[in-house]
Amino acid sequence: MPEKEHVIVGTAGHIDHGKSALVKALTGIDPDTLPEEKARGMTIELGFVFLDDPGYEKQIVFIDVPGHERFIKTMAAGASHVDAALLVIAADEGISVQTREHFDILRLLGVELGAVALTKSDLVDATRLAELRGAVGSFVRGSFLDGAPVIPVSSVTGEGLDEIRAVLRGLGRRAVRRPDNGIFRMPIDRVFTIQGFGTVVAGTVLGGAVRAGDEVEVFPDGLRSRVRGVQVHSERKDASAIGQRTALNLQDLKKEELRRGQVAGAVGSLVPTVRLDARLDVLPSVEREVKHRDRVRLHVGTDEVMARLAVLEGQTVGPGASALVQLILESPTVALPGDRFVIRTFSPLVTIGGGQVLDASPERHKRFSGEVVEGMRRLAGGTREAAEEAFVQAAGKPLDVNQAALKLGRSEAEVSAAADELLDAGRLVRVSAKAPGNYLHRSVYDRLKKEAEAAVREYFERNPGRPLMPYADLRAGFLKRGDARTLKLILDELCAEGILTR
Ligand SMILES: Nc1nc2c(ncn2[C@@H]2O[C@H](COP(=O)(O)OP(=O)(O)OP(=O)(O)O)[C@@H](O)[C@H]2O)c(=O)[nH]1
Ligand SMILES: [Mg+2]
Repeated sequence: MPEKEHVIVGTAGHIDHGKSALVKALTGIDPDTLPEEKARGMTIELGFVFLDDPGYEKQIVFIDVPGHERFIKTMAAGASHVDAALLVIAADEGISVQTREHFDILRLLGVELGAVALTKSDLVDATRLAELRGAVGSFVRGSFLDGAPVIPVSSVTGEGLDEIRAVLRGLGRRAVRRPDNGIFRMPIDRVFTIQGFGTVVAGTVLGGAVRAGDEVEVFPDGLRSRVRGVQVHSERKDASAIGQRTALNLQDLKKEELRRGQVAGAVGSLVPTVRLDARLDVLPSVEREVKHRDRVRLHVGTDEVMARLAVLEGQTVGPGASALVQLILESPTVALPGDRFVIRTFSPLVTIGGGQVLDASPERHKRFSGEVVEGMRRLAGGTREAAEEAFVQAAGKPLDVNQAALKLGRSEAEVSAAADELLDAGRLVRVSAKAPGNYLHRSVYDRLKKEAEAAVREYFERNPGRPLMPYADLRAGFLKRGDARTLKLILDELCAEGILTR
């Protein structure tokens, strides 16, 4: 039987508000499995629980997160790729510190669907519930939870559980498939070993598909491995694909080499980076403005890395404001344009903002450069605009549609269609008939052509007696900025135009 499409529901909310108890009441399975979690009565690690619901066309999977403020890093990893959020607020305690922080993180990560559970409803009366409903209404106003169901529920009496199940099914139906660039990518959120089976990494597949026997690379560490087995919902499968919770048994890798935050992906498909260009949105609630050179914790995918913030257009970004920034990382990670991220400061240790990656392998930038900022805006725009910018940035190196798609984090089909349009509009130049998918941007090509013509002219000015310029001299200079195929095309054109003679 084909695997049902997964709907991943992340819990969120303050410590002890009843997140894990609710998941257990809904599924019959305790997401807290570690002895330490049982002993302390709190969640420490992410819990993954499948809801058994044979009549439903999709498969709901819960990712239960810890509420403790020290485990925000774990929460951010768990929430990084959920389809919907279940925000848990204990009816007796109401909106608390990590209710706010988790809610901020969900919004920054771009979660679009969800519901609110008012847990421990058995501990309060109707007046208190009505009061809290009002408070929750204002709390979520203008967010993805505005107008979402708010359901009183008790894991002790069972009140509200059926309603929550029904709401989750509805959310699952509304969840839309993520765009697929067709290239296998799975941020790792769990590493474990199974006796007699070996090392296993698990995560949510964000792109493409993976099959038993495939070779994969673990980024950013460059570890290569063959997939011995694929598991979905604890069952052996031949393959898994986008959107599915997936476990991979990796050959010849030790548990010690693997960690949450790495990404398993198609070999060579991602480029480790220590710089990310991004749009940063600072939360309206932060107490002080975010400054150029601030040191932050960056949560991207399931990874956490330390980074410095280069504000490209000013010195500071105030509460509620957005800015284009470059994050300069202290250790490498991998990401793709379009990926969401969250940043937190050190003291106080709080979430201050987040945003979207625009370029995952940028150059170092000059600050206050109109050109840099314009380029970043184009990368954030439509596919045609972004594709054009990718060709501009590739300068004299002809870029293949496939490489451009990887760089942009968009599908090859989409980028190829954009490149065809750009070619028709005269914005791109096809360098060689032998490589039809390889293009230079027209502006770059025209500049290279002018430079080649000038180089020939200068040669004869400097060497007035000589009848010919050796090709090797021209080529040596040209190759610093362009490639040999481009030079050939340029020379053909200059000869055809009667400017040069061979
Ligand atoms: N009376 C009552 N108690 C509840 C209910 N749900 C949870 N509790 C109790 O609240 C405490 C905390 O519940 P958990 O489910 O562990 O809370 P949590 O939100 O998962 O906590 P962290 O994972 O540490 O963030 C436990 O002692 C539960 O028994 C409920 O509906 N009614
Ligand atoms: Mg818990």
